Amino acid sequence: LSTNIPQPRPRPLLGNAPDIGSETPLQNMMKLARQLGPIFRLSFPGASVQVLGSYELVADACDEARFEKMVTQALQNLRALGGEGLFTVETEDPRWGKAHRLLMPAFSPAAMRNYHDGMLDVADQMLTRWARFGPETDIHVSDDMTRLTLDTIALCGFSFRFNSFYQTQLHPFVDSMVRALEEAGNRTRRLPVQTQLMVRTRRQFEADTGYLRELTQQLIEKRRAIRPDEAPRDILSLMLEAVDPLTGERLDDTNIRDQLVTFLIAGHETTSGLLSFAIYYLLHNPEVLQKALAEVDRVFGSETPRFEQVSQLQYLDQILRETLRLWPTAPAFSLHAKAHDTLLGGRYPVGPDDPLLVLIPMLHRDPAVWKDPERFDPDRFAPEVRDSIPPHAWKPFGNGMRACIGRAFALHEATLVLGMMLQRFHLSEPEPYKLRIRETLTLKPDGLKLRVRERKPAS
Ligand code: MNH
Repeated sequence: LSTNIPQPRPRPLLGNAPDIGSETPLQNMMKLARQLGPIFRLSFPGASVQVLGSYELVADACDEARFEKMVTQALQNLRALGGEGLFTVETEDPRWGKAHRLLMPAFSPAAMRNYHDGMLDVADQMLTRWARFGPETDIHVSDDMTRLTLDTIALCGFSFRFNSFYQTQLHPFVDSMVRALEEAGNRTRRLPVQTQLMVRTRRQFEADTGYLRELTQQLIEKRRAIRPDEAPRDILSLMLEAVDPLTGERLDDTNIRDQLVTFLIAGHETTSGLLSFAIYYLLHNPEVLQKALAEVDRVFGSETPRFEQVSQLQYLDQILRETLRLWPTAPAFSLHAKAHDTLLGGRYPVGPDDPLLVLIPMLHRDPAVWKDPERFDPDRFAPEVRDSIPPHAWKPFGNGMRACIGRAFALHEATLVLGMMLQRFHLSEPEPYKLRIRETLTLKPDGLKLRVRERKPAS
């Protein structure tokens, strides 16, 4: 291992764990990157990682001929929920290739036509509720966005209604998922023997993960009992019917169940965070908000948005991309070298067992690529200039073949919802808000509140 890589001084037994903490590890790593530079090392009991935070280094590590996704301990801990789903299996595992090939058509931009009405249905529930609340009620942005994205993926994915906007108590499935996700995360900061000793926590985790599997398993069995021509056109139907073009095989029920849980986990917090940050930036950039309103009035008018209209919201798309530049809600991914290799043409030797962590928010602030990087400016992604952004400079959806399969889904949903929100309401803040970021597996603006007043869109 090369010794010229900076590292904060490790403590006995704990290594750099105290430098990262448990509340805001990502933001602490960003601070370290600012102090130590674009590459630094962190060591923990039983693991060491090299953190990459510049365009030059990340672009090199994104070369798929030499580097690939690493299924780290953190991802392995998620297998208790996501099992053998796409997110947590190794690229070499035949189950990855098979599910990837079989599922790609269900997530293509054209396939979004099938999900548009479901997305519209849930968005309308949320916005109708907002209208009934009236202009003097505080809306807790992240809470509502989480209800929205969870209900949307469940409805479009397997025609299940959580009906989160009709209850104060969230569905027990949500509690189990949130608790299990938190525990999976905590386990990466513990030694296995510590977890062994936490009997109650362990029992709760088993109960929660068991319940997630059971409920999804039941959904599959119920669907199998319906005649195919009477089944809804959702992702579940597709998984039950489709065959892998390469092997001619289908997915088995265990695999389908794990994919469903994976979509719920991967598909809701990330999109909800994106929408929440986008609202924050709209509230804090009045000119951007004005331009967005003008576009929404021009494209949607006062009609119910149609599928084709969503891709015409060009400026809203730029707003979402710029939001993901500053706060990519899944803020890091891991890579490793396929064989002994180096980064930057010999400068930093790396072996196949060395995890490389791509710190996306720092990549997205590299002054070598982004002028005035802290400034929110959707014009960076204007069609005339977008092509001059170098490859691998913007990676909120990860890299290469292991990049996010849900990208088109997330962007169609987020564009539609933001568009409908602007179509129906004037947005304002109940009180001045300073951005504070809460970290779970993903990032969210903490405590952001919103007020809405109905408007008549120009038709
Ligand atoms: Mn998503 C992989 C970010 C929305 C399903 N997603 C990834 C990765 C990133 C990511 C980064 C790569 C992780 C890694 O390299 O280890 N995802 C996002 C963001 C959003 C998002 C920022 C929203 C904004 N993702 C969604 C949605 C779904 C989804 C919506 C499903 C409906 N994501 C996945 C799956 C994978 C993934 C599945 C794993 C893909 C694979 O490895 O084949």
